[in-house]
Amino acid sequence: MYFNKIPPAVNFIRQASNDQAAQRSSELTQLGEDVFRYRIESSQWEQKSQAQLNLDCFKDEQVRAQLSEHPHCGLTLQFKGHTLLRSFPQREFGTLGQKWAMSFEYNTNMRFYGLGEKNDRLEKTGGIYKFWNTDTIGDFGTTRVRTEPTDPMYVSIPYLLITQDVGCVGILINNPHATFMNLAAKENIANLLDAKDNEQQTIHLGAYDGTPEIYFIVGESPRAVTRKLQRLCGTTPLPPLWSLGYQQCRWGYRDLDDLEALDKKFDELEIPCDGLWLDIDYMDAYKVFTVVKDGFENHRRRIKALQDNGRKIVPIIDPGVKYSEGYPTFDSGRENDVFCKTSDGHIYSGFVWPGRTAFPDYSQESAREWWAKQLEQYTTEYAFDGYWLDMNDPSTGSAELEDMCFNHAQDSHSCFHNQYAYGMQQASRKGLSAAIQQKRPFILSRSGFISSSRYSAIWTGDNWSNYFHLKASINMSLNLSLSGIPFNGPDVPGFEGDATPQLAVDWFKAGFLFPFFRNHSAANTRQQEPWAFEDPYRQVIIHYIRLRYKLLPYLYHLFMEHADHGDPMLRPLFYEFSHNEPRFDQLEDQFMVGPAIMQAPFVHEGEKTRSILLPAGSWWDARSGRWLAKQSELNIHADLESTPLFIRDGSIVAMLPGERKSQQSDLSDIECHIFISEDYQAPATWTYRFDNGETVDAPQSRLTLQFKQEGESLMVTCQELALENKTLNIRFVTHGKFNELHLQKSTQCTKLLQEPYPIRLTGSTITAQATAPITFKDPN
Ligand code: NBV
Repeated sequence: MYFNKIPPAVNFIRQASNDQAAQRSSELTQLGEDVFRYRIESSQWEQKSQAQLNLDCFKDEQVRAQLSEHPHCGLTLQFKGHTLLRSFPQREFGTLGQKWAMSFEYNTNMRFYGLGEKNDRLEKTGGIYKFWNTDTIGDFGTTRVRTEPTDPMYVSIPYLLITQDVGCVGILINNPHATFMNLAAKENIANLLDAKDNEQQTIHLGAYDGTPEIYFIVGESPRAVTRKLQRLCGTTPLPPLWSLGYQQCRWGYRDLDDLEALDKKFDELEIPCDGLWLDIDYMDAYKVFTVVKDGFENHRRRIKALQDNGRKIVPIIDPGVKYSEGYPTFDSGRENDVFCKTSDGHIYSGFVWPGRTAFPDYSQESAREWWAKQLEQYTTEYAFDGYWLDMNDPSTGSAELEDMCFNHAQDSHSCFHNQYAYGMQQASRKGLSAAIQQKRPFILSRSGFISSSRYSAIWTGDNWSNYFHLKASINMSLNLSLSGIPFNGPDVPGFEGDATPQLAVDWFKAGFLFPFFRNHSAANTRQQEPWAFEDPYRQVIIHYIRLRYKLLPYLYHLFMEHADHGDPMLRPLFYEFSHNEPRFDQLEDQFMVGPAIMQAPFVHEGEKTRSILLPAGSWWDARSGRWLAKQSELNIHADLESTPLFIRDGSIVAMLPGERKSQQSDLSDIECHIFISEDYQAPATWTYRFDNGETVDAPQSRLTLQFKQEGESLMVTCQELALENKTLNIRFVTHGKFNELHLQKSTQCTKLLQEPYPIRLTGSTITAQATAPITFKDPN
């Protein structure tokens, strides 16, 4: 497989999608709500995608878009009287052997986003991309990975979001084979030399094999399209609260002694930390579902003690099973015939950590069942809390991938390659769920495919402790978020290489509110735990970890909202504000965390000042604790303690009380921070939902308040209260000009005394006005 090359449009021979002689027929289905499926059936191709798409979740009504097919298979997509997309003449649909491709006209008003996990720019015009799950260091080598974007990456989501003034469209290719996209790049060397060339730029996309099955998702805005994409592919189920906390990992933590030492240190320094992670050395000779003999004595008692102190234990799991007779997992796998085969029908061998290795064939239901059972038994024995799935691209060391076949050697490697991790995620989640029963499962995976986020969070793989990767991590996480993989995040502050204290601080500041927040580092790099950095850097890092915990109710709420509506937690500015405002198109160092918080971290080495674009409206500056004067741009000086963080006018943000020094978090005891400026007109409504953060189907409690300004006072009306036999303690904190806050509970009106309240939301301590805690109780 060539990586940086894709088949150019000119080599495809134009075909009619409906051709009786060639036994080809196209099918255009309107799924409802401006979502369409276009498929070309032919005996030439097989559809083997296992992605779970909800085809009947859309309603027939609310149709404003039209997708029509012309005789030569050309497609035209109309939306509210405008053409959003049109096939490129003579290149509507073509084949090249087993490959197929379609081309669409490009116009300069178009902007391109999505594409899942890509570590280059935020906006992709002019790029050529391939989707083929890849172990980047293994295939590109460390020199390239350290400093350059590499394509393809671990996760394949062949999904393109095109925004234009007149509307937006998402194009999803549901195909497990390698797929590709050319987004208005010139196909030849002119691209590099800028030579004159009459080759017109197009949007050219296709696959190396497999049935053409493409979804077109139309909407007014990136939000409208993303929500529908999530409905189609499935949202991320509400994860356990602990998985949103800080996670401490390192290649080198090998046994319970290591974890106990970490546990002690986090307590001693009063740093909240939910997850303690184990890398490959915890296994006996790297054999999956084993542990090192000398590292887990009295494991039941000791793991329970860690868990009683609020820690969760997450070991790494690789798919490769050591090829060794007498090793029960291998013997059982062979007996149950679950391993991938070569085309001759022998067990395929690769060479990874344990040496010669067999690979479970997750394309088969029976192999997934087998894997789930192994993982369930293992979990029952060791009481691990979650799993970290690595090397599932799959990575096979020196062995060629194409010799690894699926489905008892009946399916070629490429037939399932991009879904290998997906099958592993499904099976692992099933096994874990069976073992932990009512608790919510948490799985983290390196590779993935369309729909993966139903089963697993994604971390963005082996990055480097440098500013290139710090910047790339923002673009990657934003585009993953637009592509149906919202629960994601990078290794902070970089996996390979040695983080300088300044880089570590910059990365913690930029990444502390990412959906997934894990400190991980490679063997033979410097230690990277917060205390490995000297003061004052250490204190700053600790502060941002504590601040994440303070904001946990807000973050958790975003996950709840995502599960219901599909909005990702991390959003480019154009998601929240207009996608027609060109200044946000390529903004790579500012992003929104939910609707209320805007971050603009310093992500360039040595940067002393930076400018920040302010969307219209008033913004509360967390550094100064003041409302900014209305302006469209702002210049800010860097300092060690703080980071540019702004709250949008009209926002109500739930936080945990005080400074968070431990991971013990109670979502029924919160602060309600009210950010309403003098200019804010509309009454703000706020709904706070919470549950026990732990069990599947936990009952949700709910409170809805309305805030209305009356002169110098803020009137608070309780509109809804359903507390599922719980109480809710809230201390109201105002960040505006109000002198009084009145809580109106039906007829009764309480005037609340105010007390000054110190908070630190970035580096500096500021004083806000607060009420004493108020207890809400269900009237019944
Ligand atoms: O298990 C070791 C590493 C792991 O720490 C890392 O996070 C993975 O992405 N793993 C890759 C295998 C070796 C990488 C060189």
